[in-house]
Amino acid sequence: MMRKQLLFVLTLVLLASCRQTETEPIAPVHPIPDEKQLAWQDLEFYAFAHFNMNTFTNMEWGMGDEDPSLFNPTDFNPKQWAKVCKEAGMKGIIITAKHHDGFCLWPTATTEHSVKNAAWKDGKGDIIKEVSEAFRAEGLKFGVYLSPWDRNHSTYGTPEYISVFREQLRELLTNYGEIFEVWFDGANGGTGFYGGANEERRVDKKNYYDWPSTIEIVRELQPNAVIFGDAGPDVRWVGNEHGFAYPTTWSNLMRDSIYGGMPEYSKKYSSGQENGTHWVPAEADVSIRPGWYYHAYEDHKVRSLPELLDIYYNSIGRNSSLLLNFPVDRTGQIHENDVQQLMKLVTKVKEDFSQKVSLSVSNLSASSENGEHMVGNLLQPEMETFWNPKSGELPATVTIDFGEEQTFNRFLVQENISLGQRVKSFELEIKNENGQWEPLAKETTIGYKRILRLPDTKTSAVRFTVHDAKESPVISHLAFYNAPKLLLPPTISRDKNGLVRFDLSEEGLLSFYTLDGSDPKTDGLAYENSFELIKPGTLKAVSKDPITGKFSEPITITFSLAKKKWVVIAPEKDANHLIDDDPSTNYTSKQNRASIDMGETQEVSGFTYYPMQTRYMSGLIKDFEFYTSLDGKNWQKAASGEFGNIANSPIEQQVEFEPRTARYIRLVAKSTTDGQAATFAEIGVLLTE
Ligand code: FUL
Repeated sequence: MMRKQLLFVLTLVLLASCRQTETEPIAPVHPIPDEKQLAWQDLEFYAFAHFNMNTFTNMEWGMGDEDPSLFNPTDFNPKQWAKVCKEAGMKGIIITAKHHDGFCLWPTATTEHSVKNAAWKDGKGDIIKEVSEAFRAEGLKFGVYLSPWDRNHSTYGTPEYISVFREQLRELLTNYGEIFEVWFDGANGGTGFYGGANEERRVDKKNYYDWPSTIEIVRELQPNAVIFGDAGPDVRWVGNEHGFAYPTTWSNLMRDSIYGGMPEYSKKYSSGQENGTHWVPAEADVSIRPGWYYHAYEDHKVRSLPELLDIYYNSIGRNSSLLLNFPVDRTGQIHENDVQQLMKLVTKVKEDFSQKVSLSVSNLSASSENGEHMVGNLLQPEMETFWNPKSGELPATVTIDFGEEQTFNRFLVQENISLGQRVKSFELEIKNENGQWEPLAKETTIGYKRILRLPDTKTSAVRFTVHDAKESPVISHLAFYNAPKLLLPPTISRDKNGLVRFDLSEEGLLSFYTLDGSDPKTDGLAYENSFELIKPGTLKAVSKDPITGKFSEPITITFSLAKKKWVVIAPEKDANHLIDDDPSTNYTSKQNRASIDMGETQEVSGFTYYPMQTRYMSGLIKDFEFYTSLDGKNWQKAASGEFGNIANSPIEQQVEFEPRTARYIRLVAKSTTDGQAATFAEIGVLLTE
């Protein structure tokens, strides 16, 4: 009897303790990703290659009447592409198998407008085959972009074309192994060659393509591939081409009310929709240069490291993947300038996440835990292990007690999206010296991954609070990092009045400069405020991280005379842009000339011409004459010649001549690269020392 009673009591105790650790099942919050979408989400970072007919015609959107023989890379080497992507940690590539001009990079049976009729390899080549093989050999994934719009095909706009398009899709999805993503562009319909008709063909973007049947083909032939389009169905456009997702980014979308190329897409759907009916996560597509296709004139315009870092944090750090485009050049390789910038990005991202604040389970406590979904799970990056508070508890908090003061400036947090995206708002607070909680950041969505770039923050404890969520949050990971400062030389500008300004790559950096050519690290003056520099001179500067004592590379800038007293003679509209020392603004002269009164006589020994820097340039001066004058009436020719490579390389041009005394200068455009009225970003003069 006694034994029975004991057993009964023991059972009760056991049951009670079980109840404490009992795990309540967590119902998913729909919509949720399917298997292929989950696998895709893990890729995070992969390449886009725009390489096709436009590469050889210097276009962004070819008309479709291009001669196929023009496609002729001189040193096509997809192994180089694959090696670059692999080294950068990118997981695969999507190539423009056919862009809007209709040229097919594989020997399709559907049209003559393909590599079959290219000069390249005497029409025997197959770009898709070679690229897919090169990527697979490196263990990387391969995807295809197939433009629904075809400005070459005579049947575009009729039902017949839909069969052609689907046949092309079938070929691509059948003959080149596993495809991870199929990319359908929203740009659709308009003017084109259309087999010689040369007309405008508009299509009903919503119904013309009968998308459901096309999607079926992908499902049948490549069941593991995700399909990208404005409306998904699997992955959606982020709504811009800058590579930025929005601070609030939902992977949910009311997919059925959207179609590819919908005019209001960017405005309405870029952030996704909290109450979206389907799981359609964002992909941020952006080119490493201004253009998607290669143009030699953009060789000096590859995105800077700060720009690329913004792209990284604003895409991957905001619940989006990053599809970074390389405009493969005419040799058939990724240009060395692009490779260099990519590697700078990758190195810096690695560095940013190399100093992790070390945490153990004992550092963490939560407002509550749902059984086995304990707070300690947050330390493991795997999605399957996560922290989940008791159902219905909101706000729910995790306190991270570092034990001692720690410094961090990055916060990374992830939801277990296999149970749906839940968090609507969260906050970080830090413990101040008086032991009180102080706000650090208040944000909205998390999703697959959210990274916050924060100011350098020193504290002994942090509180992470989910204020609002669709259902109880399932947070799979969080971590703090202390990223070293981005140590670049200052960006230096000088205005018309000669005021020199430094912009630093990060807050908290110092910078030093010299004006006599000596080393700014040792002899430099500390830059505190903008200062005047009227005379021509050479400025050398460095930045310094006061915490590590490290210096950036130096930067050297040669300034010509400041334009404080300059006035444009016979000005046309926006003439001030010619002499505002801001190369991003332009002046167009219908007279094809610019004349300037410098306000006083100078010993002039040359001039500079800064051509227009905007994406679509016109009126760059090719053949020029340069004149000087003492009175503004009698002009002497000082130089004439040609800016030979300006169309391909529109950087600042410098011309020296026999020194002469002058108060007035005049640059005359004898011809421009495109026959349009001459344009000028800036004019400057070189003075005799
Ligand atoms: C756009 C296209 O029109 C561009 O040419 C480029 O291919 C970009 C990725 O998508 O809609």
